[in-house]
Amino acid sequence: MIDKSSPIPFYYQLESFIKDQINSGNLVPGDTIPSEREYAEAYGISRMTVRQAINALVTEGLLYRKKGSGTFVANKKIEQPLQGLTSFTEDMKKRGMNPTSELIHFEIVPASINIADELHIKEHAPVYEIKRIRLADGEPMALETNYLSANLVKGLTEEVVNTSIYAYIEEKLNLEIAHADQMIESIQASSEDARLLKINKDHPMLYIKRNTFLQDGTPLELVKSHYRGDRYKFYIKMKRFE
Ligand code: 16G
Repeated sequence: MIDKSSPIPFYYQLESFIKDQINSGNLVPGDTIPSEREYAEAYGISRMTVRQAINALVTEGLLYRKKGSGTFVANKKIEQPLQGLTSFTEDMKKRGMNPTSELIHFEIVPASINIADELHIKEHAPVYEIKRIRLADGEPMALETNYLSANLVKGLTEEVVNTSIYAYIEEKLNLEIAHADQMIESIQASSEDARLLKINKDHPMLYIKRNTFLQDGTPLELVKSHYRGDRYKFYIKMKRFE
């Protein structure tokens, strides 16, 4: 497994070996990997070299450390394409996962000046403020806060937001969701994220802000989401020339 005559650094060889074990299913999410000492003794390399390999895999999100109990194989990240204006419910169903939501907050509030500006409505006009934990197969993935004009998205209820907001907008209100602007930033989990998503404070997160519009250009929603950085990666296909 470690070829000492190879010019490839030992840490890199060990890193590739552990990666292969994960990809082939010899190591599965939740498994503990051998300790630094065990790897070092098994392959006749230094603990420093082992640590370097493991650190690289932790940084990549393939392994995670738990204080006092060891190093474990992480769950595979969800690969989310950035093209396509889809809902959480659609995304999870497409993967064969079961989407659920835990409603944290549902209220009609007067729009603040910032929200009014984003939704192109008057300050103090009624908006739904909806906060949900989004779960896939029971695992919390994201904390999402939606703002929608109550005069535009009529009749939204707690029952509806427990399933799919997009399905309600399209199937019940017959509004055409057309395009969105989305911004992604890295942040650290706040105390609220940590408590609701059952992760550690300061855990890596992706902050996603989405402004969605109807076909005629009317702003439909402003969404501020905190996605778990250890469970999500986003990708996009690019063309040099259109
Ligand atoms: C996704 C969208 C969010 C939208 C929600 C509707 C991102 C970053 N956000 O989570 O903007 O409001 O889906 O989901 O993709 P629903 O139809 O399942 O309620």
